[in-house]
Amino acid sequence: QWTPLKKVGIVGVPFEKGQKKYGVSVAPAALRAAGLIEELSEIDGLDVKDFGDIEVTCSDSTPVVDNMAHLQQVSVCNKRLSDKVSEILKDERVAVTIGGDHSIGVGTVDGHYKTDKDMILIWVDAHADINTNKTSGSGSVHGMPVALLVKELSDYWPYLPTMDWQIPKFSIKSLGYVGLRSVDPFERLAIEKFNVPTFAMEDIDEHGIQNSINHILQLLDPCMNKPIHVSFDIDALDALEAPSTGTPVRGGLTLREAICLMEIIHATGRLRAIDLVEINPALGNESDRRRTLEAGLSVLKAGLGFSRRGTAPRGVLDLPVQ
Ligand code: HAR
Ligand code: MN
Ligand code: MN
Repeated sequence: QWTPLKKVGIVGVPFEKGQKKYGVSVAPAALRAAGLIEELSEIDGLDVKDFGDIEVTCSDSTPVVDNMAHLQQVSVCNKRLSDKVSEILKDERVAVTIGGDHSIGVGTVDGHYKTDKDMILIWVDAHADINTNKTSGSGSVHGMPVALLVKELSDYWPYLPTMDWQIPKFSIKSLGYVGLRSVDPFERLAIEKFNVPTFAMEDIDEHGIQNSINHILQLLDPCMNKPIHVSFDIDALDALEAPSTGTPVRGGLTLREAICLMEIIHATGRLRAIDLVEINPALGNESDRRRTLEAGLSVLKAGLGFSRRGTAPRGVLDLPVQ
């Protein structure tokens, strides 16, 4: 009884303080320049509205929480993003957020959860992003968004100044992972402790991408009636497919597998939000950059109804005659 929404809202988040390298903040502009809006608008019947970029600048004066870089900037940016994602969803559009580093997943999921408490979250990533400030080796918040979001981990955090707007209510029981291959020891402990459905690369090798994603959807939502949020870190793709990213890991998803995954989720008719994060156009050469941007566009298009089979013109029954 579900059919895909035919309306999409795009928001860019030129934010990179959740990690240490320059350049992720350029991705929204680079994707727009690569034809993001035009290509999505070419999908049959899709109404695409560009909501512009989130304002990311703010002061960074609060004393830092131990091992948590730029917390205040992360917080302020994510609060604005959360409100914007809610606004897009209330307009009955699929919320497509273009990052930015993956710390912005805090805002997108918060905004989605505020609007629909039933949502399930598929985290497509080489990494699990479920470190706390105690377990993180880097102190970069892009490795922590899942741990900030889920209520089951709220007791593992200290008080976080400036983050009072974000009360973690989302349940880890509504989370699943695809594509993992670089998981820190305490991240793995969290996954096992809470039994998070996880299709790491070796599971995808064993079962194939179609069975893997179908299995995750079945585990998270057996009645098949919950809205779906896909948080897609471009480094889920193999480093050969998407080289321009800050923490590439070899041995990842092919672009074909990622397209297949997004097509299956699109076909449920329940995809309500997509994040596309960690594209860093400043890394690599021109060919790396092009390939990475194209891969990102292909992932989005597959999630929004583009068919590799092609689409015949609407309402037209025959070829034009001479
Ligand atoms: N797990 C490591 C950390 O916490 C690396 C994670 C950062 N890379 C990402 N996240 N792109 O998906 O720092
Ligand atoms: Mn990530
Ligand atoms: Mn990652």
